[in-house]
Amino acid sequence: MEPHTDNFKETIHHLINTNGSFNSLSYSFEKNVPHQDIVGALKSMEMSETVVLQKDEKNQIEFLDEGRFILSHGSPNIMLVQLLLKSNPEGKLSKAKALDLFPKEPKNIFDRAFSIAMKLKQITYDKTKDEITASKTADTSVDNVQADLLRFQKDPHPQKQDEQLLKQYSKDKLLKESKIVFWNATKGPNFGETRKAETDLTIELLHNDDWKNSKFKSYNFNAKGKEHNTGALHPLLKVRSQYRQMLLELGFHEMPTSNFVESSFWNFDSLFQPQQHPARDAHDTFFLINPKFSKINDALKDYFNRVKDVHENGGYGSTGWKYNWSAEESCKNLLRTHTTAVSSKILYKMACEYKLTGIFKPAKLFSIDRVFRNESLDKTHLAEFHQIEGVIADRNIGLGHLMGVLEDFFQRFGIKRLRYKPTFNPYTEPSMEVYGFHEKLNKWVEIGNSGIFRPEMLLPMGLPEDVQVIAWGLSLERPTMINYGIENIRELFGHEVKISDTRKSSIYCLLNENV
Ligand code: FB9
Repeated sequence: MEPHTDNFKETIHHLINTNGSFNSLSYSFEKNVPHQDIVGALKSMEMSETVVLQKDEKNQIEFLDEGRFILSHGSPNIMLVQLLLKSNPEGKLSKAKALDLFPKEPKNIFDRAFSIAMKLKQITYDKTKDEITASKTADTSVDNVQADLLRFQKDPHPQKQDEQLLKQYSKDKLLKESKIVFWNATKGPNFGETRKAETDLTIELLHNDDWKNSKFKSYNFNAKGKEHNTGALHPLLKVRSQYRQMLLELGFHEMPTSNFVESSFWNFDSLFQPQQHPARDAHDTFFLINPKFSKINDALKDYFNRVKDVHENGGYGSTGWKYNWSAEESCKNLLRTHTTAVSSKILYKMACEYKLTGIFKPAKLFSIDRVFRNESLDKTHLAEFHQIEGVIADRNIGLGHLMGVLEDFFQRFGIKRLRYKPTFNPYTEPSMEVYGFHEKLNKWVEIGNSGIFRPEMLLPMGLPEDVQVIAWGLSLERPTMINYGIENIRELFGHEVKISDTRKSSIYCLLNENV
């Protein structure tokens, strides 16, 4: 405890002795000592129950740069007029000259002086000659603003009748009002107790029975625990772990998503997304310069050609996209734009498994990881986000199953009512945008996208004809921003995130209790 705190304690003790009570704010104001130091001393006296504290609060005025300027120099507009009048009898100066002669701090104080004086018709300005002239009628004898501020400075606790003025002056950024908490101290049970209260029952106190006539500090059960600088999960990862936990409990298996770099083949072509699709140009996708291309390994040759064929000529009941498919284009490396690229790889592996074993094992798969899109940035979009994707491959499933799975999935996150809007994805038909009524936001929000993977995607892989694959996707960022009430995604992800917030962020509790 700093030495001056002890002196404060003696002073406080003495003043309570003489006056019966002690007010932290009036003392700090009278003695011009930092209020915080007083509070520090009072808090420790409260701890040793020397005093009892009553909390109170008051509005107080804090002067801002321009307010402090006016307190010391007077209103800038008056200063400008006086400068003009002092410089020559006509009270005329070029604006540049006046600016040069005017104080430089705080920033833009000359502009303020000029605009206020113009508004109050205390000066006129001849733009052509860039000349300012003090108007004959300008009365600079009285500086009401400075008078008011000086009055407030004397008593920084505003009276009722000053409310309007204070509103005006805070609007003019001369000052700002803030609430100050202060304390009234009166005698506590240990007031006058000179013996220092023991904090621990030490062996010495036990040895010579001193503990019998010692005063012990009472436990402060409201004391905040020591802040342990432990690691903390980033809010996004807290949400990710909830979604992951939920999907694992629903019997889904996680797909390996650790590689951000993908070939155009798996990210687009295997998904039957045509090579001239707008999403495939550099405006939407981050293509790699080095290594620019991936090599096609022989094992993939047949499948590669089947993909070429379905793009060019269709088959499996499809017309195909009828264009010349470029093998080189499909080998361009990129940062994956969706984790659906991973789903495609896993589905192909299942097809190879089926080809080998003749047995098709249904699967429930999910992925949650980063995807990259070269999109225009705004407060809810960065060039990357975390995609959550669910995939179910089985026989005799369809749109109804997809809707059922979506109902079951989202109601576990508190979304009980869903709506579906038909949409188009190159790799699913039918496709639906999913909307959910968000109780917390009390409105319908778009909560994802979904569809049934096209045969032009699945059959070239070699999956059985009677196997359907339903899938859906959403982002991690949206539910996280909604849950933590974050407006701007830069507060959630990226260099502007305050690590301290991460540490303090609450657990993510979206789970619908009655699941
Ligand atoms: O996450 C989104 N919204 C959302 C999700 C959850 C939520 O709260 C939780 C339930 C409690 C609140 C909102 N969206 C998807 C909808 C919008 O935010 C959308 O504007 C932005 N979308 C991203 C893409 O933006 C370009 C979110 C992202 C998205 C969109 C589509 C997919 C994945 C992520 C997909 C897919 C898909 C489709 C078919 C087959 C396989 C995958």
